[in-house]
Amino acid sequence: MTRGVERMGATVSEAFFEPVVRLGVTGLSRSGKTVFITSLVANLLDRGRMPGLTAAAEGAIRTAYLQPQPDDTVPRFDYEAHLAALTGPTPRWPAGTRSVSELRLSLRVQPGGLLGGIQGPRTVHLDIVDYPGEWLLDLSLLDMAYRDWSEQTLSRAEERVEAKDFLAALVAADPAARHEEPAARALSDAFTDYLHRAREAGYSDCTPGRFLLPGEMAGSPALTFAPLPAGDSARGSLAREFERRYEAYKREVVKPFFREHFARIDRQVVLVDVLGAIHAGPKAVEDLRQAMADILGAFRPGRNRWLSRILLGRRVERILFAATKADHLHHRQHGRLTAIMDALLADARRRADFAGARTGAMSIAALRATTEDTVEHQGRTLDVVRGTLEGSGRNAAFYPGALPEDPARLLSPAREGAERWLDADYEVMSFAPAPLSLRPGEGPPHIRLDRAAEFLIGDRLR
Ligand SMILES: Nc1nc2c(ncn2[C@@H]2O[C@H](COP(=O)(O)OP(=O)(O)O)[C@@H](O)[C@H]2O)c(=O)[nH]1
Ligand SMILES: [Mg+2]
Repeated sequence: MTRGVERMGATVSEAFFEPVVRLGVTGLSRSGKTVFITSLVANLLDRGRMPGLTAAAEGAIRTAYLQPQPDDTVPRFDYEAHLAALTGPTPRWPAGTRSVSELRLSLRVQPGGLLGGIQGPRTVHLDIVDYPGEWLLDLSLLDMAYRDWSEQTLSRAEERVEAKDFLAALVAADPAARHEEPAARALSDAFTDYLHRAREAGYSDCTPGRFLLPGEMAGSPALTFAPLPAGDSARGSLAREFERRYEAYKREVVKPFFREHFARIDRQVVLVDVLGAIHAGPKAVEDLRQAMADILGAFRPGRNRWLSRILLGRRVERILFAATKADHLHHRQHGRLTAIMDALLADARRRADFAGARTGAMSIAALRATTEDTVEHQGRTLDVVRGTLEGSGRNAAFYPGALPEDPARLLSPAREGAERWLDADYEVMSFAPAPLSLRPGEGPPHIRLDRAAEFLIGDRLR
């Protein structure tokens, strides 16, 4: 009740005084969230490379500046450190981040036209919230009892070679035996280890999400359990204790995240490393497709009763799906990348569209690390990208392979469980960010970051 009143108070004052847009940025680990936010903020502060953002192109955004964020207990997104890494004399990718963080960028906006003259300038606060996509996958746990979750997780594990050691440890364990912490921990460690390996192998669905990104909760009982085969679970048994911890995980980890962060988001960008999954192979692509459907489920009103109650009818108004790292491809292939992502999300998007959220799909590079070139190779003309290789520091031309025009050429074998791509090989390279010499008023180079911003927040800046 109190929450409802507080929220109403906030909404009323925001509507009359300074509007706040909460932009959620999510995606699975390594999908590019940190780079996206850093480059977006830099390009909103210096808008020379943002012609696709109407309010920037028309000069409606007068100034932009960083402000203290409104939430005192959420870590601040370390914009300055990330920007320094990306734009220093020897540019590097920022270090990985593992939990939620937030940053407030305020924009002074003076709309043009008739209304502008009457209204005068106003301030729009953009609260950017960075959170792991892995945490969204946990929503499905709320509907599942320990027994169901175990069954699903174990059947998935049996399909993956990465689970070999964990499954062996499971055979050796006795769920009905008295719970002893060392045995519980060993099993949970083996399970966590499996999740990490599966993630590294390119699998997306590796719940519980917090096992991969535990943050300050590492080692706590709510993160020390594993799925067990169905069977007796007498009081005091390992099975009973794991079930209790699973419920604690839902209550103490999953629900607070949805209540405190997810429920307050207005606009959402979901970053997807489509190229990375294609490179990892058909199984990774199929897994990504399923994970995306689950992730999108969180944005579907009515998907979960508990969540619907928390949301109080609020919903995310716009969701952008962005295939990241498009600078690995020559722009002639960007359309194909977008088509693949579109197809990957087709089922899930249809349902979300139905629920009234506006969705869009794009291929972007938050930070362009390459330039384009055309080279002759064995009598063929190839559209390549050129960049500095990470590690060796060598400059190299790179041809990732030709993406098919018809997405089904990738998605069908993926659905059918193919082991590898038949017609082609898809490579990815690790390019280091290029050294920059920015002119005043220019942010870091990108691909379609301005169009992404227009889709996400453009209407709120007019
Ligand atoms: N070439 C290129 N690589 C990118 C881009 N964005 C992210 N990456 C790569 O993806 C990695 C993970 O990005 P990061 O933003 O840390 O992902 P996060 O885990 O989702 O926050 C980076 O270290 C880069 O190697 C991009 O725009 N272009
Ligand atoms: Mg990050």
